[in-house]
This record gives sequence, C-alpha cells and structure tokens, in this order.
Amino acid sequence: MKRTFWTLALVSLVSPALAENQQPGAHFIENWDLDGDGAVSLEDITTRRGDVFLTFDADENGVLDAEEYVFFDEARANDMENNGEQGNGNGMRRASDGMTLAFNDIDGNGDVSREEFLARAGDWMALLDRNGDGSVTTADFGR
Ligand SMILES: [Ca+2]
Ligand SMILES: [Ca+2]
Ligand SMILES: [Ca+2]
Repeated sequence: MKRTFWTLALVSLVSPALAENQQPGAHFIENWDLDGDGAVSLEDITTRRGDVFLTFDADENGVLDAEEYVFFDEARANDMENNGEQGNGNGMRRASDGMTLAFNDIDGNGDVSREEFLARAGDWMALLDRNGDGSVTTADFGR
C-alpha cells in the first residue's frame, strides 16, 4: 500500500483523456474523495494525509525530513504542472501549499512528524474550503 497515492495520481495524469473536460478542482477531488460522494470531508483529508505521509516517509521513521521532502515537493510540482492550467491554478496552489514543510513543521524543528502532518489537516481544510460549508467540492475551486 505504500507509495501508491502520488504514483497513482501521477499515472492518472499521464492519460490525456482524463485531463479533458474537468471542472476546477476535479483532479483534487478525484484524489481525495474517499467515499466518492463528490465532497472531500475532513475525515477524507485526514485519512489521505496519513497515506501521503507514508508514501514519502521513505525510511519509515515517522518523520518527513528535508531530504524526503525533496521528493515530495517534486511530485507535487509535477502534479501542478500537469493539472494547474485548467482554471484551477489557485485551488491547486492552495492544495500544494498545505503540503509544504513550512506549513506542516509546527514546532519549527526542520522536519515534519506524522503528528504534525495530521494535526494540520483541519487548517488545510480551512484553506481549501473557501465557501466554509465544511467540505471541499468543485465549488471551492475556480473563481
Ligand atoms: Ca522519514
Ligand atoms: Ca517538526
Ligand atoms: Ca466547501
């Protein structure tokens, strides 16, 4: 189950058919909406962040250090490059910002523990949920 999330995400991007006719935020929701109801809940986000953390914690020590973050940052950059140009650039940027070392390193010691990463789920949610209805849908992306 490890290292599947971004890998899957990246594989899905390679298919050009998938990138067409997408609503703003559709790519994000596709990746984060675990129960498929079209809305990403805080629960979905917390669970998914746990998966993402495991994906990039290469040495499985429960901490994402700066070195591991290099790969994480690269994966997100690739993702943005492939999906950021469909009118959802801002939403995708906010999504990516919530994944950075700076955003998640709560105690400022230079790396991100699993606890820190999960503790930030609510703040990230607040960042993404622009209309404040408690879940992230395509309505929170775009203009
Ligand atoms: Ca690690
Ligand atoms: Ca830290
Ligand atoms: Ca919302």
